[in-house]
Amino acid sequence: FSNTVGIDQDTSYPINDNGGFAHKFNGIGGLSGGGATSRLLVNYAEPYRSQILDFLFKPNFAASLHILKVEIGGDAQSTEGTEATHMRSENEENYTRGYEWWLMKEAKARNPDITLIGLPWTWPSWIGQGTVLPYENKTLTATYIMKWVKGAKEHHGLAINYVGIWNERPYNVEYIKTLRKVLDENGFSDVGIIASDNSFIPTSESILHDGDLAKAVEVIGAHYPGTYSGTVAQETKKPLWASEDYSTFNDAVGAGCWARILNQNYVNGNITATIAWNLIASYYDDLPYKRCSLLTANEPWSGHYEQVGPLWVTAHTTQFTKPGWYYLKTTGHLSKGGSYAALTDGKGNLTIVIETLSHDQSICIRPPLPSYDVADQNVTLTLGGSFKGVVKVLNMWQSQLGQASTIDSMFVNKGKVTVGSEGEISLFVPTNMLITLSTINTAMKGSYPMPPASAAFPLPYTDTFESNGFSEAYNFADQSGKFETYYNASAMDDHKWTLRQVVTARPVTWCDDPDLGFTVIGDYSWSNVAVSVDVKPEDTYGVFVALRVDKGGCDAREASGLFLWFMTNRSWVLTTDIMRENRLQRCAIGWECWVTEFQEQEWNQVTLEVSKDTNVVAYLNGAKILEHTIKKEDAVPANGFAALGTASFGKAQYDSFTVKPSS
Ligand code: 147
Repeated sequence: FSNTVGIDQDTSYPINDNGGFAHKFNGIGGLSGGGATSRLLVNYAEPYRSQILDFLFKPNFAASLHILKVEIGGDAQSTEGTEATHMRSENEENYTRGYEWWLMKEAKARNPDITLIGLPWTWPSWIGQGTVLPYENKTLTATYIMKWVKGAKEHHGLAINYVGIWNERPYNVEYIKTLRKVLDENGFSDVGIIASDNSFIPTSESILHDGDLAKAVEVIGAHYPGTYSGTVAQETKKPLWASEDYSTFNDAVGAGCWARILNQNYVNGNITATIAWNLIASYYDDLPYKRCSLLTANEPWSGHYEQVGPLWVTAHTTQFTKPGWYYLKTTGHLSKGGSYAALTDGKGNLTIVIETLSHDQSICIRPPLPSYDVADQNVTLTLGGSFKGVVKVLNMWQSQLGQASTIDSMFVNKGKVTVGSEGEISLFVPTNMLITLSTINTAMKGSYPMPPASAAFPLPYTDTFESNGFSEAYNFADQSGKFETYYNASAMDDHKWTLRQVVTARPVTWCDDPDLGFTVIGDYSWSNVAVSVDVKPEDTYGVFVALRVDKGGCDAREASGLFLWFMTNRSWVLTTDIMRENRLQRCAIGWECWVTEFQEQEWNQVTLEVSKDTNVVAYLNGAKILEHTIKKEDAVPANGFAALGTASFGKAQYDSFTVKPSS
């Protein structure tokens, strides 16, 4: 504690509980979903998978999150991919799909007090009742959400704390009231409603003008509020949450963004909970919003994962507080820039978090950050009220953020600070510093031995789709529709376990999903590879195999690559786009090019290979069906993912998938 400067203070700041507390603190969290952000995490081998989960959820270890928010899947695209619904029709329920149940159980096992939240981005087709909105039949939709809550309880022993409305899409006041009623009628009156996961206005106005709505909504959740909530939201007296925030690449600036907003969301906006999009970068780097996460773990094949700054920034608040603590009224800005927040459990514990993040080292993805200045400064805190004379020492933890930051320079225990006889604590606080002072003695900078080194996606790669304990196959990242491992009980051949696209009608979407099934896998740098797969269309218009696929996420409709399609009318076509508009070659039954038949309802073996950068060749059931030399004007991407898909919504199966370097 050598940085103390006893004289020449810049300013002093009172820290006390005189006149009571301010707002209840509701916690810091991470968001799995919105969507498919945790996709690759489940594939990690032990001990790495458990280590990663410890870094996120284990109390007194690292991020030690207070809140886990997950997507309620709707079988449609929600940013990094699609997540499975629990009801594919009004009469179908399944609580074993996807990985969010598993993730919530892993989080609960580590922290039984963690707050659980569910929010839909997309909805299965039947929820739309012929429309593109979920509000046509409000009881139907509310029952669908209630069943997710009930399924969590009955099938997984998970008590969901909150559900939301529809991510960043219009809310419907009658629907919110119906949801409240349906939850209450089914024994879930303790499940709170967060509305409306978009902006504070107009949700807050609706609540102020409608007493029944005010009763139905427990929390107002807004996204990317830029640390301000406004007077209308505060007039509602509701807890105000940044129910989605951050979304910034997890380098030093991302860590700075997270440090600044965690403090200033409260200091400027009286926002009492902040949830990071997203929890963990377990999606391929070449999908949108690369590594906007609290931890990076997107190489299950190697076991490699990376601690990042935002993980340790989180610890500065989470390890020294709990939901249910209170913010003191004495929080604010430092005279030379930065902010301080102070919290208490009301039982004598005190936590003070100070940040001095500079503008350029704390820019978030959104909203724009107005310019401001920060300088090195001396800070004197003066403990008063019930803390005076009682709190005599505080533990000090510090993170050097900004350009000079390293993982080693973060969350460093600086020992104990002695409080002066007048309650004073004096510190020199340089720019881009994050400091916690707390009576809490349990904090730890948790660690594990270095994980394995980073490695490229392994080749050759094969999957015959035997169950891996989850509904989805290893490493496939669905971008439209839903691909699940499937057991053909009656199959007499070696196609008992297969991969099956199961979405049969266009969902109520959040993005502009293409009207077909589409899943990507592998290494975006692949140029010269061969993919082979057995395919069997069921009630779909056709199937495709693709290489060099350049896009996923909400841009999936714009994906280019080399797409080889087999239609159930026994035509095939090679296109450079997923919309099947740019055709390189095609053939139909009876044409001269036609050499072998594609068997609908039966298994067909397809191979598509690119070699020497431009040579394309394809085989159907062992017979060569096409050769093509890629020309510049074909505008085929130079590299990209491998992919499988269907030509329309509808079922199709795949088996014996192999990718290898081309010969
Ligand atoms: C959010 C979504 O809710 C997340 O699923 C994820 O897509 C995240 C990525 O940053 O973004 O949606 C937003 C998209 C755009 C804006 C705000 C939120 N925007 O442009 O203000």
